[in-house]
Amino acid sequence: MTTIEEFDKHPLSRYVRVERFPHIWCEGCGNGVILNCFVKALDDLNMDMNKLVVVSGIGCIGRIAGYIKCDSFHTTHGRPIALATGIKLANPRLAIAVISGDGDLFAIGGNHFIHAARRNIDMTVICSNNFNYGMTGGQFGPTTPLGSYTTTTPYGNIEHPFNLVHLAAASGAVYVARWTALHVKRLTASIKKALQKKGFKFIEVVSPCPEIYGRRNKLGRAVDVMKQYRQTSEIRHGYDPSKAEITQEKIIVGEFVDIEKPTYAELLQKQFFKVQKKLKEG
Ligand SMILES: Cc1ncc(C[n+]2csc(CCOP(=O)(O)OP(=O)(O)O)c2C)c(N)n1
Ligand code: SF4
Ligand SMILES: [Mg+2]
Repeated sequence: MTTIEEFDKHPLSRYVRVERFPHIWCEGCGNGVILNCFVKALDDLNMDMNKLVVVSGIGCIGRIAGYIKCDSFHTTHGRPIALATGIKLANPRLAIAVISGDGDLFAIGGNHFIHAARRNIDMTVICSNNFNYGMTGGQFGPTTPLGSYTTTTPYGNIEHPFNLVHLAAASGAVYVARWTALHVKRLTASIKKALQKKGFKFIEVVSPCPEIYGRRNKLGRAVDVMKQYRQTSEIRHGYDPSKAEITQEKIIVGEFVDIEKPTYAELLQKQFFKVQKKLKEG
């Protein structure tokens, strides 16, 4: 087993709580890739770790908040965006990243997602989309593909899944991108861009869950899923997100939305001064 001293020698170890390792993720899980890309982005940006807050909900990916060495919160299931909103409004100078799962962000937490995007709350939301509730044994969720097998859909899922990039764009996100866990460099670049941009940014990461979802759907080992990503993914920047449904044959990836608009904190500050002036005028 790798010792803490060996972990400590890793060039990115200053961003990670190495004393928490070994992590809980299964071999081949995409969550490790997301952690790696995230800390690489921090390193490239020379991020001041005192000005970054990472928030996650509950689920396998939710453990990531505990692994990143900054003020971080592993909050209740479905509530990371609500908590992150409070942090941002209390201290607008902080950069906020919410990293959580498809179940956490889009089932129990779905309402928080659409309203934070609509309000343009300044935060970067990264979703590890593994198409199921990995942590609790592989139940189906809002992104499980039609016909897929999970513990709660043993005869195949009959619910239509969300197209997350379409949902984010329609809800008002200023930056929307999708990558798979294979697109390490592009995902890192996207995280860097999102962390530097103002407003509600959303990055979906299609991520292998070989132990639970993959096993039930006979997808093979993580390396087989990565091969499938290579064969089926197509980079289409600027593509209409409403048409970027994920299918077995094709995963459209890329940057779909990149726009500017005032954030909630900016509008709130303006409103504050406007109200103060009105009150003074009587
Ligand atoms: C209020 C509440 N309801 C249900 C649960 C059980 N629970 C824990 S994790 C989870 C789903 C996690 O799925 P996802 O967000 O996709 O993360 P993954 O494990 O797949 O990374 C659920 C339903 C909980 N912890 N709290
Ligand atoms: S159950 Fe799936 S998502 Fe959870 S750690 Fe294992 S491979 Fe990753
Ligand atoms: Mg999941």
